[in-house]
Amino acid sequence: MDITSAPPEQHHLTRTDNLTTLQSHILAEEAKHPNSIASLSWILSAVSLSAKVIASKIRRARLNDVLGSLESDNVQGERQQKLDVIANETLLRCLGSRAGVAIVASEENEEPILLRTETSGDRKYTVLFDPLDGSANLDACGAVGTIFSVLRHDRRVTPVERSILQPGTQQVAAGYILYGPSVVWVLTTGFGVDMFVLDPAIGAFLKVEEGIRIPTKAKNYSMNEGNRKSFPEGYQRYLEWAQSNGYSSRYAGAMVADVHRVLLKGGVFLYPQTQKAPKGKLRLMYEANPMAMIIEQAGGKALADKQRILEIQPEDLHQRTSVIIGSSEEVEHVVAHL
Ligand code: P6P
Repeated sequence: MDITSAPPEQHHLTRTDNLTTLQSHILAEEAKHPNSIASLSWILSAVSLSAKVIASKIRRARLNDVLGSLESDNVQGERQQKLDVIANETLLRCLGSRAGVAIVASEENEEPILLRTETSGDRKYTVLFDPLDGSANLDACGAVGTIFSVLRHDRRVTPVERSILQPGTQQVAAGYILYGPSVVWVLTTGFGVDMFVLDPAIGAFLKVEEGIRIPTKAKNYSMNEGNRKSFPEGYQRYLEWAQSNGYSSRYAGAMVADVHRVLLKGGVFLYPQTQKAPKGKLRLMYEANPMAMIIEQAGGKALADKQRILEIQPEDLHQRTSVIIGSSEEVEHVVAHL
């Protein structure tokens, strides 16, 4: 007898016995991608394995004395946290062993890493990531996250490194893992946004929401107001308007935490240009683009000033952009003041 056809009273598994794992979800999603082969599933499962390892390292960071920064700076000129390097190496090792990955690129590495791309044709994808976004929060036990973006590796483009520089509209999948009170994974493969939570008891990500829609409006904004005086005037006008119209402010200092809150509760996350970061602070390829795909897939908007982030043609792997991302009506309120 097919258990799923049995009458409910004969089911003894309760709601909490959620058996929809990330793995089974990915395989179902794989079927939606025409002529894709299993490598996308393997890639996402490699990210899943990495996330579990990173989550466990973060949980025990202070106990194992792996908090704090190293003497080194990354390619962004930012002081590296010990866990930045651990998270980066974890992702590189997990992804590097997957047949479908042609190239990996990380915020922590100046150059992309080519994985034997001259061999068989199954090296279909490029994976870009920020291994530990907001890692400066770690010492204070603040939320941090991993952000990733998957592109098809275009073997016709030479040199190979340039095959990475595709606009965000070309992303095959995008997601983030938020290491907070629980470990939450949000993923899109172009067919809506789904959310999973790590059940540490069984070491599996279980699906808790599917087809997430961002509220069209909500009176809150998220930005580092310490930079207010160096924002372009339009953003200062927006801030005046919001504060005169009963908006509240929330800011975690980690893009993953701030965007996740906006995705679930609505509102807008902004990181405008500043004197210190005249092109904006956030990186296009592995922060803005994946987050923009997720928010758009959930019915929101993601702009750099007035341009759609996903349509920006990248020139450099580590290029930065300003970001206005969130509920459609709230993004429009910002744009109206620019
Ligand atoms: P600030 C973290 O360093 C990060 O890249 C994003 O996660 C976050 O949104 C932003 O920078 C925070 O920047 O200047 O407010 O500390």
